[in-house]
Amino acid sequence: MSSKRRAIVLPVVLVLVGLLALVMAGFVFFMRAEMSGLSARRDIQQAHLAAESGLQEVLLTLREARFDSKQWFDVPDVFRHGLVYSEAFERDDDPVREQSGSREQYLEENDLVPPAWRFSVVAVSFDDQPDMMRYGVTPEASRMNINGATEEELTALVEPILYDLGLENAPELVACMLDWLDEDDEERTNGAESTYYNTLEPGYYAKNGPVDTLEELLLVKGFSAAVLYGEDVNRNGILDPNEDDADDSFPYYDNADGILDYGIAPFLTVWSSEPGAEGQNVAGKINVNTAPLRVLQAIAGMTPEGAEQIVAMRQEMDGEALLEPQWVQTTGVLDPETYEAVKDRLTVQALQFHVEILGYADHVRIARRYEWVLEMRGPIAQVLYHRDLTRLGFAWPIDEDTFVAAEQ
Ligand SMILES: [Ca+2]
Ligand SMILES: [Ca+2]
Ligand SMILES: [Ca+2]
Ligand SMILES: [Ca+2]
Repeated sequence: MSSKRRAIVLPVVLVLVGLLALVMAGFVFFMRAEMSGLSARRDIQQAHLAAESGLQEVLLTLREARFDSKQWFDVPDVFRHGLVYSEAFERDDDPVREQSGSREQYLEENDLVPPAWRFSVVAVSFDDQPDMMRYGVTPEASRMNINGATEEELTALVEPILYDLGLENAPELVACMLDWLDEDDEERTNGAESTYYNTLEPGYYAKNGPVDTLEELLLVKGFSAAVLYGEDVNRNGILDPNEDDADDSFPYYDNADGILDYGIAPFLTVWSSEPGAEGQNVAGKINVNTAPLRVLQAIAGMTPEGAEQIVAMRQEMDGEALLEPQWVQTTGVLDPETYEAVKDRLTVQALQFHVEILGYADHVRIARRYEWVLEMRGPIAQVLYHRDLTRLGFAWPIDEDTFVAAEQ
């Protein structure tokens, strides 16, 4: 080989080696991305399964003690940081439970925490201190059934909520909602029926009957996400900083008054029903042991003081004593006339449950958030509704006992 040709071969080989190295680097980069994508997908799936495990824990509890609200309404011992699986410890020696129940502290004190998957069953705590939460499930009968309540009850519940949100047209919004629900096509004052909805692009008809979901109300004239969810856009019952800074950040309509103003959705349901005397289902009785104050106060014939005393008294009583709705009379919180007026609207039964569960881990920052509506038919649970809420954010301050957004 002449020295001239050799001089050409070397650079060619070098260029080839360089190109090969580039291809290899590209391949390695691609494989790494693929692997981390895979492990992220695996983690997401694990978080999902952790939440599903939480659902099984809920079902177990409901099968055993469906009517005893003390077993499932607010039970942090069972429903907070529930351990699904860890390579390093069992449920009985879970360091988070052993060390004063603070997961935050446990994570801070240990640089390398072993893989551990957990769930929390979370719920809004309406009548507690502001910005508190609950670990448990909620009977749908805690809420007012929009398809089962009277127009007077719906007005008594919804109008004050809308005024609190600063909506001056609250009566008009209520009129439109009632027109949407009532059978006829006659507009009440400031209401809206199909003649109005037909003029929209695209046009549609008023429902003129029971709604299937609360979100359906977004079709009602004047209704928006603000009406349904109020300032609580991440739906955790807690005033988050962005929910109290007016138009600095989404939501842009909050009034920055330091108080969480709810929308109407947390107080309404389409799911509650129980078997009546004649065998057919009765929609919309209200669970006197779990309904928030606002809902109790809206029951036709209820007095404001009576509702307040029910809320105060039921916290003092044990689960056994709450199993008959007559307790509101026998303990004297309602006088006989008030009791007579409201007794047909009250129940202690709980058949449909709203369940919200977070699935997450100690060792990776991945979490999923889901909601279910379950109906318990004896020991059998039927899922009526299921939704992935992960896009609303993790939201719940599960690593703190209390959470005061104003101090953030
Ligand atoms: Ca109508
Ligand atoms: Ca919130
Ligand atoms: Ca805001
Ligand atoms: Ca507010």
